[in-house]
Amino acid sequence: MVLEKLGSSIYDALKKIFGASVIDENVVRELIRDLQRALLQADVNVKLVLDLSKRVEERALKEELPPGIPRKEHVIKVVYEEIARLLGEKPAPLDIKPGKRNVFMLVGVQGSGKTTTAAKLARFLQKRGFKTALICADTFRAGALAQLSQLAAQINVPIYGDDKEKNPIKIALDGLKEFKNYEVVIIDTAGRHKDEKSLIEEMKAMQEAIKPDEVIMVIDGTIGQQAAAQAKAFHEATPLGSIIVTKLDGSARGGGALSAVAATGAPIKFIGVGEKIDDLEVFDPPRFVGRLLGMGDLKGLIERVREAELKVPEKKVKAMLSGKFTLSDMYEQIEAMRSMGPFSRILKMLPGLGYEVPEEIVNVAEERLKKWRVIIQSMTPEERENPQIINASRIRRIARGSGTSEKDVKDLLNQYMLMRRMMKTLRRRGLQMFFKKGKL
Ligand SMILES: Nc1nc2c(ncn2[C@@H]2O[C@H](COP(=O)(O)OP(=O)(O)OP(=O)(O)O)[C@@H](O)[C@H]2O)c(=O)[nH]1
Ligand SMILES: [Mg+2]
Repeated sequence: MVLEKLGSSIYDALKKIFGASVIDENVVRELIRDLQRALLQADVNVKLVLDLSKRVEERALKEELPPGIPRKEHVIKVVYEEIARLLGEKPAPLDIKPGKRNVFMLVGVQGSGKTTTAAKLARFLQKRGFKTALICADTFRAGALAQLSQLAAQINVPIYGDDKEKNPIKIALDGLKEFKNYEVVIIDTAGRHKDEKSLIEEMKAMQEAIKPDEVIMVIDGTIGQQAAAQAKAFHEATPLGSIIVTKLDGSARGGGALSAVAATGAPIKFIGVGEKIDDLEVFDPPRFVGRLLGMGDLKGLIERVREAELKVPEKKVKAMLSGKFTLSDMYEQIEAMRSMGPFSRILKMLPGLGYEVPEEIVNVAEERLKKWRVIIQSMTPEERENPQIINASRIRRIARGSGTSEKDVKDLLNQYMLMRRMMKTLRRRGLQMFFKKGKL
């Protein structure tokens, strides 16, 4: 999927920042060129890209560093924030008032994904405990009612429709009468029309007659930057409560559609990421960008690293990075990690590692950490400092002493080797910033 490609090319650009020994104007310029290339390839509008470049350049070099934050971390944070800004503010969640009926009307051009999205949304709300129903008010498309009925049956949501009635407003009003006691009613409308103008006219008439609580526009994400014009045209005719951008699973132009729609100021609340009924996601730009860049929650990481700051003395960290990494160090690491949360989460939060952490390390479960702790406790100080002296008979003794099996002990020793190797790699990659000043 292209959004992932966008993520990995931005990630490649950021990797250069990690590798740089100093962050100066040249490094930032190069970063910006890489970012521009990545965003333009994802079809983001040129003007938006230039605006972003200007802001990144200014903030990266001129903004005062918060105390204790190295320039590198700051630059990464700036890039993250500016891309999140490009995709829009975090929208308010769907406003569902309890104790009354909430009516949502889906509009959009032919084939944008209205019918599919109506069912996905019904599913989403039903799962959250709302008594939900669907109305098919599409009298243009042959088989529209059958299509929605089939989807509704899959999720066991009641549906109202009338194949013989030609007036969509009447169908919608009749349906609403039928679903008086429901908390959420979702109305699917027609997309097929001679032209967009007459479609917009009809949607306006429907909106005035039905008075839905929110009009939701469904836009096909594969149309790229054209999405902006479409959103604008509908938004001007009937103020849109929100927008759902669909087909972001396969689109080569997903970045274009998302950024273009965000620029119109109409809030994107959900994105469609597949044909199946559960393929609907709440759209949250910061989270989306984090996932896109494979860097997870950067702010959370920085905070947690700070919290763990006192746990490992500077001397030890320096020794570890200079190549000496003993089982005692591993023990301290385990303790520090335990206080920060699961291993995999911490590793995912390290920017630049998200893509490359070996599976074996990510999969280390809490249970194993606990076991390793007692195993290391059962060793002599000598064994902890020089793990290479641990032979078969020592393994047997340690297993007995810690109430574990020999396999567990070997397991730990293997993991130790793996971590030692990783420490070396980290050092090479220039991620020392996280280990500086006794952090982590
Ligand atoms: N891959 C993918 N396909 C989608 C998504 N949403 C909808 N589709 C597909 O897009 C096609 C059109 O979807 P519909 O829901 O029928 O679109 P519509 O807007 O109701 O179309 P009309 O009623 O003719 O105006 C279908 O084949 C859907 O399966 C999505 O998020 N991802
Ligand atoms: Mg339809």
